Amino acid sequence: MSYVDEIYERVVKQNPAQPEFHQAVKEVLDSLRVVIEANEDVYRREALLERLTTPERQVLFRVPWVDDKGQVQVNNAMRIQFNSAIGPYKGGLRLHPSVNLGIIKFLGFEQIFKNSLTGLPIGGGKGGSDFDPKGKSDREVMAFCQSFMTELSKYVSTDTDVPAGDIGTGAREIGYMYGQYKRLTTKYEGVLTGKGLSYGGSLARTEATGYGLLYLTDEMLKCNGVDIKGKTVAVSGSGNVAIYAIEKAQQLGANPVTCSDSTGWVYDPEGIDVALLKEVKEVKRARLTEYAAQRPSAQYHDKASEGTNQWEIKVDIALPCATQNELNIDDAKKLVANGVIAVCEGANMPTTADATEFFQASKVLFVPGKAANAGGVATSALEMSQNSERLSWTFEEVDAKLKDIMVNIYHNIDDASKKYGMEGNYVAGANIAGFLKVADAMMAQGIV
Ligand code: NDP
Ligand code: 2IT
Repeated sequence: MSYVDEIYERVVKQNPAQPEFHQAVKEVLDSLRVVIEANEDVYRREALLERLTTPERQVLFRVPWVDDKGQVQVNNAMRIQFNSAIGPYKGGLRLHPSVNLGIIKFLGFEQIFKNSLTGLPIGGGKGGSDFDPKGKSDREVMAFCQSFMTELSKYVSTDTDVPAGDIGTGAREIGYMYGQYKRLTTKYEGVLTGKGLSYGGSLARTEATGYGLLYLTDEMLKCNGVDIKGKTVAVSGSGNVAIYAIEKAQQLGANPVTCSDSTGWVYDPEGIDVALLKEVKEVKRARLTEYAAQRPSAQYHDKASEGTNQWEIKVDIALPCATQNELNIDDAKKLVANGVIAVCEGANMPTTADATEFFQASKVLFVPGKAANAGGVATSALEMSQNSERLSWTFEEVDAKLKDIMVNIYHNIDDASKKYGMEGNYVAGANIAGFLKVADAMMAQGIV
């Protein structure tokens, strides 16, 4: 059996009931075959793939906190410190009731290659909890975040592990966590990114993932002879990534016509009103029904009663920006039948494996999340740099660096796909380019 197949079997056996982790490992290993086979003897002797697919450290802990009724609540939490070959662990914290070990391990594993692709010195990690911030008072969210950080603070620091936001973790949660870290350690240091601008955050970090997604999409389309101007775009999600993807798409002259949340989706043929969307989601923390109520051109669709989603709308570009496996083979068939040109992932692994293959077989330009959404973590690394030198850069400076990074990522994955004989396969290009740097650093550092 090939080394790649052996390792995949080993991962499935050693990590039972973690389907998302298996899926992420399979996608990466499958596209690394040509590289692994060329170096199989050395990699096998060094157990490189065994080490790459096994987290360096996994911290599992409970988070007790008191709700507004005086009842003690207990959540499960974790931080997976996956790989520090090229820098301190870096990656977000997800707060969502669906969080479990397999999901955080898939996210941590993806983060290794994504962070490598940014070209910046950051290793891969991810964390989170099954705590649901939705419907909680600010005091309850603070109580959770303080208790969470009381335990997490033992395992993180500016040079060890630097967490950030992800689903359910935005500026409010990062603020509460940062305050507690400072109180516990007496250190005013950049241990978290995505901080508020008044206490060490970077300009453009809020916008970075969505803007970065569009910078890469624009560059990829240009290099394939397509102008983004005038193209219609379907976006899913209505959180941090989706909002700023929609904003930048409009700035580039495209027309984003959909967004969604966990209960429904909106079709707004005149184009999403970003100011209204920000008001509904960032300020009021309300549902998309509120957006539709205030926007005459918008049609609201309830997911549960209709069984529909935004992928049935005829568009040129699809940008899934909500969560994993939200775009399946039936959705992919609809998008292709409607003539989609490009699919670029704003979320982490939003496209199922069979849908990804279908897009590639249908000659749709497909860029995986580890390349397309790397602008968020890249700008987090720029926030770390600013914190280290105790300076803040202007919005324009950070945005220009972000754009450069995204353009470079596109060319790196495109070059890698060509070099290994898989031109246009950006999944293989991203996995190979991300892997080579990490593998090289792991080999150089010996058996650790
Ligand atoms: P937010 O919490 O800001 O927004 C998430 C959005 O996705 C919301 O609209 C939410 O709807 C929807 N959503 C979340 N979970 C589900 C679900 N299980 N089913 C249906 N809808 C869901 O998160 P972000 O925008 O930060 O993250 C979105 C994606 O982008 C994630 O995959 C994340 O890992 C990835 N990402 C984020 C980065 C960042 O910098 N924030 C960087 C790179 C990737 P509702 O509010 O109803 O739950
Ligand atoms: O998935 C991701 O890359 C993020 N949630 C951002 C991580 C970070 O450290 O900014």
